[in-house]
Amino acid sequence: MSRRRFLKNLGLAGAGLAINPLKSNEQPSNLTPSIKNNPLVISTWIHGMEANKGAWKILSQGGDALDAVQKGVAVTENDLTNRSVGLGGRPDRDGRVTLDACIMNHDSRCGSVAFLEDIQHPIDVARAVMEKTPHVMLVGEGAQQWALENGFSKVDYQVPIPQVQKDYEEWLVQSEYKTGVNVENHDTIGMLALDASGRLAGACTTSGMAYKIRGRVGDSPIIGAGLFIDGDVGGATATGLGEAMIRTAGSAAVVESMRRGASPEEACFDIVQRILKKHPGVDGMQVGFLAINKRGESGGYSIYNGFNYALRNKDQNKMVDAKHFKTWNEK
Ligand code: SD4
Repeated sequence: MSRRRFLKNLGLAGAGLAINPLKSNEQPSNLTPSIKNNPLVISTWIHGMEANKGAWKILSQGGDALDAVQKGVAVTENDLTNRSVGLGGRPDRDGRVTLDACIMNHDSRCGSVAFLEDIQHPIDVARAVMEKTPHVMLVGEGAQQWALENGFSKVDYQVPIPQVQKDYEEWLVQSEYKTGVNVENHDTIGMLALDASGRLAGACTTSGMAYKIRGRVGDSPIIGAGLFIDGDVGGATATGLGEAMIRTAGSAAVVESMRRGASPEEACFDIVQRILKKHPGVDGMQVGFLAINKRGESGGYSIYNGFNYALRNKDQNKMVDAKHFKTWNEK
């Protein structure tokens, strides 16, 4: 496909956007060790630095990408000071903390849990669902029951934790319901890794939107929305207003753009642009995507400034600011 036709398909022709020349499509092959950039791990937001550290312990010793992303995001789930991931997260409108998570490997195997309560590591349950059941997704009471029957236990501390309970009680006074993920209210972790043998994997875990309607599930546990991996191509994950990712099958769309030749950044740009066009209601809301391809190239794009991600490989361990369409004061 010519570059011009490709840009036209992406809706970029004539937009005057500075994007990198496209790389030619490679023939799909299931296991192509990347040329120079692996192992590599990237993950959303500043807490991604600690999470990447957990993943790097595995990747740097030649370990598997799937183990790396599971252990990596578990670091963030363990951090009870995080208000958007794990049991330190903010509750729904009824005062219950409900967790969503999913995991996916190089060969398109995946597992997911949603609306799960009182279990410290939803990502571990997601992996167990993938490996021990013929299904992909378990939710709510059934997910908890299955987890308890399969070696997981409920935590022995009070959830919401006291500080979060206090904030919730203050919120109850006004009970202002904002279905928002804005600058003050986001930090789901999505992680993508490429290991030394060229295998890709991803994981995503969150407590979701603060003070959501009880039962609301966002994009994070939904394969294709909050996370998607195709070992022949690459992977993508998302953070921000989950409804926008679900409506566009956002992470799957990013991977499909890369399959057609887009770089990770171009593919993220494309989906964020599509979301802006189709969902004017996302104005004032943050949406950010991260992507990686099988050559170990990575990139991200968001609606607003402020979205950043942690990147770690053998040469670098740093935060990267994603490019964005708008700045917050332009809302
Ligand atoms: C959700 N996407 O539940 C999640 C929230 C989020 O950073 O990403 N916050 O919609």
